[in-house]
Amino acid sequence: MPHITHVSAREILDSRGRPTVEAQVNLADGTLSVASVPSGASTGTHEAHELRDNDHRYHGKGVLKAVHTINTTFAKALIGKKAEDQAHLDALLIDLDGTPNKSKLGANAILATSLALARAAAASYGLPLYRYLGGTNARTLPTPLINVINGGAHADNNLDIQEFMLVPIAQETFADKIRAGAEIYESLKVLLKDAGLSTSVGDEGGFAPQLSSTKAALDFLMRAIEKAGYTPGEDIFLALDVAASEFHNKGIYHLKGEDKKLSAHELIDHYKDLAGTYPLFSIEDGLAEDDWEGWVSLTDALGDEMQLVGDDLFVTHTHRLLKGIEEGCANAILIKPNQVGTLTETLETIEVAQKTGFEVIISHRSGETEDTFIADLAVAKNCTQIKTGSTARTDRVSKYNRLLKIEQDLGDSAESYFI
Ligand code: 2PG
Ligand code: MG
Repeated sequence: MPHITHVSAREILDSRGRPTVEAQVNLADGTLSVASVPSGASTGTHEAHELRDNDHRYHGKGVLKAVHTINTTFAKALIGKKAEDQAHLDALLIDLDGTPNKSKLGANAILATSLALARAAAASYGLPLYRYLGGTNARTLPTPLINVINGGAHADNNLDIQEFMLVPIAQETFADKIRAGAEIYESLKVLLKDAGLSTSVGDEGGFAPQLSSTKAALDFLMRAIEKAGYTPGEDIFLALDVAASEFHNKGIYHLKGEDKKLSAHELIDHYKDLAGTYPLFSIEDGLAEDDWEGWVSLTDALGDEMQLVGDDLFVTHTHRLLKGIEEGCANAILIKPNQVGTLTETLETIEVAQKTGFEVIISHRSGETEDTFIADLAVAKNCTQIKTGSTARTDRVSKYNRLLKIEQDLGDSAESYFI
């Protein structure tokens, strides 16, 4: 493998128009690769630190400090080394930072560099990224969780729940799953328009209508599925990301849109009611990030019948996942590379989850770039699901389009995941 000759970075914009980091790695054989990092809105308290400049530029959100670190400190440490030594190089970057949550140099600087290294190594070997990361066994196309109604921190409406997702299950190929999602998205648009509701979209490309309750949103989804010619509960299931940490305070869950203040147990009863009424396949962050006790009750109550996903709860950290497994919290994990800050740590967490029988859902962030790394990552690790927004807006669709291409490249060896 030819050595690294150049490492640099630049400030670019994400899908919300806020700055983010793009890193570049060059190798002696002429390989040039770039990778950029996304940014969350409903960010978990225990995530690795995203370094911002906090000065007069971009309302404090500039990332020139992170860019400078890559151009100087990281370049010095990495030039001359081999990009394929991923674990070693990631450890080097972690050591240079020296803090437990990457707060000195920033997880955004570290992750952009880490991902660009992997991409450079793959390109130098002439391999697609999923093949380089996953080897010969990388062949599973994940089921997409398609977020068609946005609420919570991702929209300016009254919906307390952040994401209302379609889960296409019966279709045999990824292409057919995406087609189902796109057709239902179009039908939903017509239904919302006919009801006099807004069809403008939220941060992840789903519609953001002024609806008063979770049930009102779910009813629209049921009708949209049928209008597009599919059967809810047979062809298409539903999933929610409640993002409950956003409305939790001292044991009380305050659903402002519905004007309800609930305990964890009352909220669990609310989920039981929803599960009895709608074909709910999955609930993410049903309770807050540190409500471990509540999570045990939630898992006891619903863990046998549906997928319960920890996002803010686990923040892609192995030690939080292991605590959850030990205590009986959740049965699935959301994987966001920027919650932990290096590719190596992300891969470790995926492997621990898979070994213990947890479902793994690879995820975007609400502030995204055109980078499609997570699509390759999902196939590389044969992950069962991916969550990357609606079937509109290029920052979301770019990941689905990459998966369509991978499915075609894999040909007969492609496997679609059946739930
Ligand atoms: C989530 C994510 C992605 P954010 O909560 O799962 O949908 O949102 O990036 O704002 O944390
Ligand atoms: Mg979430």
